[in-house]
Amino acid sequence: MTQQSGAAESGPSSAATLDNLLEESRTFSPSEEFARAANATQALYDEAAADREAFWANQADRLHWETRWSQVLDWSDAPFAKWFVGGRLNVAYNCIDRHVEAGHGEQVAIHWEGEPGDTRTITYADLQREVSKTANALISLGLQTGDRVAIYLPMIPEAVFSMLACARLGLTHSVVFGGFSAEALRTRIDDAQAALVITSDGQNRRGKALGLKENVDIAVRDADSVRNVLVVRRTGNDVEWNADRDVWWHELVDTQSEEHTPEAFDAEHPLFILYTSGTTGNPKGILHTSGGYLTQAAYTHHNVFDLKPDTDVYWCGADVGWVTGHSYIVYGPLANRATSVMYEGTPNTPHEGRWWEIVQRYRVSILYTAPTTIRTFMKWGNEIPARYDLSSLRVLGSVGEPINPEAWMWYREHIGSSTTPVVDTWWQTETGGIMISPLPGVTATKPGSAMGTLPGISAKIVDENGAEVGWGGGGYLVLDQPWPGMLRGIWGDEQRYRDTYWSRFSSEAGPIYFAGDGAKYDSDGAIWLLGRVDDVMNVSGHRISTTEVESALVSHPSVAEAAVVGAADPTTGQGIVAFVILRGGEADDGDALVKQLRDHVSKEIGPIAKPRQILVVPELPKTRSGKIMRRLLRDVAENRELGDVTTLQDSSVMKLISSGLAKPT
Ligand code: 6R9
Repeated sequence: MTQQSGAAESGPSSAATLDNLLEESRTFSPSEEFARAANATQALYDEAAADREAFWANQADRLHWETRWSQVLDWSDAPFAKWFVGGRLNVAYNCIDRHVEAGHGEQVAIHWEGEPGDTRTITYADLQREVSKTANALISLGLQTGDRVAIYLPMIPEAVFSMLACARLGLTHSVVFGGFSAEALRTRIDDAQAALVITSDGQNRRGKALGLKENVDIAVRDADSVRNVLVVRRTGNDVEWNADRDVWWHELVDTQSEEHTPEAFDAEHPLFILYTSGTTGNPKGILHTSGGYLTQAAYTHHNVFDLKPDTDVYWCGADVGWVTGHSYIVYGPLANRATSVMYEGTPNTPHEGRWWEIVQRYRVSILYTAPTTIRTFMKWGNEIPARYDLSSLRVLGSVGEPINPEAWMWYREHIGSSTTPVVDTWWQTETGGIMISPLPGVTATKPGSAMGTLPGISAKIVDENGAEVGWGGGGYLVLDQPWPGMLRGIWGDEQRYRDTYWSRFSSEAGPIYFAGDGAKYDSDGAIWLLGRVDDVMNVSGHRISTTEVESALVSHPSVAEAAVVGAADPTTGQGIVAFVILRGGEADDGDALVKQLRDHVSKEIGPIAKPRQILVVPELPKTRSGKIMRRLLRDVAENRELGDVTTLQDSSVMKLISSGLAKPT
């Protein structure tokens, strides 16, 4: 496979590898028609392989630089990188103004759809006006370059306006999920010492107007850093008002001038902080800067999604509160002058076809979502998407968790009319942009594999000692070369940055970034992600990935979704405990089905992977970004009191699961 810059030599796998349990032999080559018109070509890989820095310099030319850089990369203070040294640019200008100046002011930037059915069409010229007004409002509140702004909003256009207004003024935003608690918000406000919080009176979720500002009221009580709270009216909920501190968006922003001239900032000016949970302690404030981050967001968005700005309608179903929303709802698509869809609500409000109705209405051509959402759609049944015209779709993307082959196939078949390329994209909050993914039109894909590193990116799979494993082998995923979108540190904690990411492995050639994910090469050198390293179980000395057992379970016709954890076991070290949701309409027929499922896993993977226990549950605990919180399931499996549930999308799920455990198998 020529497109894999990070691929290892073919050879025997090292001793300490993950067991290579699943075999996937289906391959989907790009159609000639797609390949002919694709943005990406094999030449991109060749160019990057020939000279990585020159390659990234070319990618940076996608942007408008007020001052050109003098050096592409300064890695002399590794692991602290500087990209495009000396370059100056304005991120918001790159996402808005330059498109208006080039005559695209009337092009739609965002087709926004609210959960109750209200809509807003925002052109690039509108965006310029709205962001300018917001920027002027932030100036009027006394904010200055370098100040931090916490954004705690639902998926409404003001969230985008706020982020871009910060970018325009050189303020550093910290977006906090609308689903997070007051306590989680407070921790993040304190850590970043935010001077302003932008929120709304409420948020629409599943047909209800839930409160939001009340969380802010609790969070900012005695928070010394916060001077003001700017409040968007969205739901009309009653809110408490502190006249010294609170300001209505429609009173302050709507009365501002529609003109604002952006100034250029250093390429390394902090653009945002985004908190992500660590295995221990407080969440980590991942810091991203401007020039390199935007370069990678724009480059990956253009090539991985094959975006054609004049004809495509692009929809990323994530929330702006996680990194996918930052890079692939806001910065990447807008830098590339995309026309996007943005949807406020949940996929089953008011009915389970809501997403497909939106695809049909706006003729969405590129869709990007998470495996958990795909599996939810599978559970609801094939007949739902079948009712809608999805023929506009031409590229489908997946992100956030390993996608099991079953879900990958379903996505392609039932959403992509068995023709669209599916791109499984691996990356992290820390990487800023996509790192491992097929390129549509170039890469032949295998269901469930993220295939290979993108041009310009270098990754390796290594064993316990940091030695690279061969094809067919598995181990830890590492990144052995710096990349433009990489995090520049953990806000306020240099040591934690070094310890968390750069201390596990090292090499003479330079520092090595440890991603925390397990991965393997198949016999062709394609990369398979196996989930977080702490999601690897050890059963009688065999290392089995939770993902592989989950994939096996989901390949059974009765199972819609599965989560697997390793629970302490006196004899085997760990025992495999599976939580499964059955497909729509299927009743739990008890022991017979559970036995069937255990045998099924045994047949698919091997007797060693046979779950010790299978529990049929109505729901699984997930974060808002769709990641299953296995930590909580482990608590259940090991009969412990539940740990922190504040980051759950719906904390009542745990009650449901615990109450259904009367009859373990
Ligand atoms: C973008 C995002 C990062 C972690 C990452 C990995 C998992 C993301 C994946 C994937 C397998 C993929 N992950 N994409 N695992 N295949 N395509 O999700 O960022 O929220 O920081 O999570 O998500 O475990 O380490 P973030």
